[in-house]
Amino acid sequence: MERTFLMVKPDGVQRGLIGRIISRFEDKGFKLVAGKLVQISSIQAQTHYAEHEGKPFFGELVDFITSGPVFAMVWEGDDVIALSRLVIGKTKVTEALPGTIRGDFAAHTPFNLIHGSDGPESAEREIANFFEAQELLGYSKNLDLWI
Ligand code: RTP
Ligand code: MG
Repeated sequence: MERTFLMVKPDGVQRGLIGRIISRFEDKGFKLVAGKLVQISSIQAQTHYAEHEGKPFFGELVDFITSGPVFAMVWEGDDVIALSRLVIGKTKVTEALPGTIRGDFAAHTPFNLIHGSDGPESAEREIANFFEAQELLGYSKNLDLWI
């Protein structure tokens, strides 16, 4: 079973989109195994986006991601890394298709609402940057019990 790190960025938190963003992943059938609202430090942001260090937009990106709380999450499911990036949509708002989170809600490229890990190694590294092992909760969905 695969896990990914997803994070509603400060624009998504402040626009009141946490609930609707979470719904997209619940609707897809993935399982939420950790989540918290967190104000990240500049160091933590630089670690998270280390692959972009040196790029012209790096400073702006770190400022943006530390400008307010983010909602950090870990989700579990088959192929959750690749599938959640499809649910999220393309990085540039001019390329993000309707039906995706960015396509439906984002209007300016750096402010594209949500981050999703781009592979198994980044997922592992990003989860460790935000969560202690004991914060990840395994459980079964016993739907017959409740409905
Ligand atoms: P993310 O890492 O946040 O999930 O986004 P991504 O994989 O779709 O895009 P990536 O290439 O990793 O870029 C990380 C974030 O940096 C901002 N960005 N700004 N001004 C620009 O040209 C530019 N390019 C990227 C975006 O917030 C992007 O999500
Ligand atoms: Mg990325």
